[in-house]
Order: sequence, then C-alpha cells, then structure tokens
Amino acid sequence: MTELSNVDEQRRADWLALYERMLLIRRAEERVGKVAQAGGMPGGVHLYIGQEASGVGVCSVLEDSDYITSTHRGHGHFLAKGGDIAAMFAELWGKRTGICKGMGGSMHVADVSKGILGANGIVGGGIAIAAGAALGIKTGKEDKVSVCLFGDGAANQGVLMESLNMSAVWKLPVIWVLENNGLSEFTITDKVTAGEQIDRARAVGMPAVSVDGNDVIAVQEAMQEAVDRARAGEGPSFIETKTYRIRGHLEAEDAFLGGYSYRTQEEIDAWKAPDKDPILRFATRLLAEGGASQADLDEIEERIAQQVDAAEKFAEESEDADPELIYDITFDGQRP
Ligand SMILES: Cc1ncc(C[n+]2csc(CCOP(=O)(O)OP(=O)(O)O)c2C)c(N)n1
Repeated sequence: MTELSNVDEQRRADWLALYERMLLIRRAEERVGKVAQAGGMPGGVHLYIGQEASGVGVCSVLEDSDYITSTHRGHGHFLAKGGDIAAMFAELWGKRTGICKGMGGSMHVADVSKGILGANGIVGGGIAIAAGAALGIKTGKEDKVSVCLFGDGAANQGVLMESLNMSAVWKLPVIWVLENNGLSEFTITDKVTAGEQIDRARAVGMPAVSVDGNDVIAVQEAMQEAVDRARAGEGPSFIETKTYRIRGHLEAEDAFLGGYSYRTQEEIDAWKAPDKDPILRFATRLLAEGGASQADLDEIEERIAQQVDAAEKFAEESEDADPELIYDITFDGQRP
C-alpha cells in the first residue's frame, strides 16, 4: 500500500467510526422514544435526535480519562463518550442493572469510569461541575481536560458567567460547548436572549468559535484545537455548535402543550432533510469523499440494530430497581 492509501484508509476508518457512533445514538433514541411514548419508561425523556454530530464530534477527540458534564438531554453525550448502551437502557427502564442502579433515570445517566460526570435535570447544573473538575485537574497537575456540554437555555443561567470568568482567570483546562439548538424547552431562545451568547465568552478574553453543529468534522476540528490548547496549559476555550432538536422537548410534549405549537412542521422537516440532518449529510460525504461503500454503511446499520435489540432485551429482563437503595445513596443508610 502506498503512503497515500494508508492515509485514505485511516480516514475511512475514522470517519466510519464517527458515523457509527452517530447512528448508534439515533437508533438507540428512536427505540427509547418508542417505549417512552407507549408509557413504558418512568420519568421525563428528552431525546438528542438531530444533534448527534455535536456530541460525537466533541467526544471523538477525548480520552476515557477526560471529563464531560452533560444536560437533561444526555443520552447522546453518554453514548458519544463511550458509555454502555445496555447499562444506559437499563437505567432508563428503571432497573437495578442500570448504570446508576436505576436510581437516576434518563436525566441522570453517569459513568465516572468513562469520565461521564453525569447528565443533569437541573438546567445549567453541569456548568460549575465542569469548572470544578477542571480546577481539580489543574491543582492535581493531571493530563486531562474537562468539557462542559450545555444548551442555549442553560447559557442564560448566571452560573455560566461566573464559571467562564474563573476559568479564564485561572486558565483552567476546560472547553465550554454551547449546543445552540435555538430552543429552550417550549420557548424560542432568541425571545429571551440579548445579543449573541458566544460574546459572553469573548468578554472574558477566551478564544471562541461558532461552528456548524450538524457537521461532525467541523465540530471535531474546532474541538481538537481547543483540547490541544487546554492540554498545553493555555486555558479554556468556547465552542458554539449550531444545531437543531428534531424531536419535541420531551417525549410527552403533546400532553404538556395541548395543541399549542412553538414551531412549524415546515421548520422541523427542513432540518430532517438530507442536506441538514447530521447523519444523512455525513453518509453522503462518506460515500463521496471518505472511501466508504453502501455495503459499509449497511453493515453498520445491521450491527447497531443488534446492539439496540440486545440492550432493550437486557433492560426488559432485568430486575426493577430497589427503592430502599435511595436511603443508602442519599442518607448514608439512615432511615427517616
Ligand atoms: C434550574 C432549572 N430551571 C428550569 C428547568 C426547566 N427546564 C427544563 S429544560 C429547560 C430549557 C433548556 O434549554 P436548553 O438548555 O437550551 O436545552 P435543550 O432543551 O434545548 O437541549 C428548562 C427551562 C430546569 N430543569 N432546571
């Protein structure tokens, strides 16, 4: 093989891995959505469908030892960072084999062994955690970075300014990733936001870029630069990934809204089209420039279908979570 074909082969493998991770998130969440809509899952379920390129591009340049903090829409981040699909399904299904023993549910999937410090039902809850993790890395002189994934609704929480400021003052190894899907629950973010959120990072003198969040390679490249900077001791960076949430805010959205709609079907359909959807777009590029064949993509689809089926079976067949465990976790075993 010539040197050039080695490079091409490496790119083909790398790109196929990105594609597979995005498709895993999509197919996993389609299954979760189906079960949740049929009433088979406890608690609120917020899907990441449409935003896969953001989480996958971000996590593709991280090691297991690097940290991420996530949001209430955290399944995609969990899987992108290498979390186990069966343990995640069991958690969502409320089973004791779940990644948090069924105590956390959809909004609290976490796996510290993979650096996943947790999804969070508190909007903006991951922001100070990410800053704290970065401070721990710095004071412990560890070769790690901390990444905070948060939404444009969370960006309006005051804790963001405090954390951006301190991370810049102390040159913390943290990357702030604003996943800007333009929506905050049932509100158009522009209606409750003054100026551009990215300018809040620029105000504290931090490098800040805005990228097409539905282009996994654009996200990966911006992220690689930011991670290199953080590892070199040059401090924090801010990346805005512009994307779109295709599903409702949560799977029970219709029941919440009772006929009210905050966006049009045309808008949603436009983001599902092959030129916008992050997975369809990347499939086209893989076939045209990445050296992949349709057979490669079909094989991935088949592999993922088996993984999703197996994860669902595992979750369904597992024992329900033990409610008594709540006392051990939250009250050190004490009973009221
Ligand atoms: C502290 C707090 N306030 C309000 C809520 C209710 N809430 C849930 S999601 C959400 C909007 C989040 O928007 P964004 O951060 O953009 O994330 P997205 O849902 O778009 O992924 C709100 C206000 C909450 N969970 N926590």
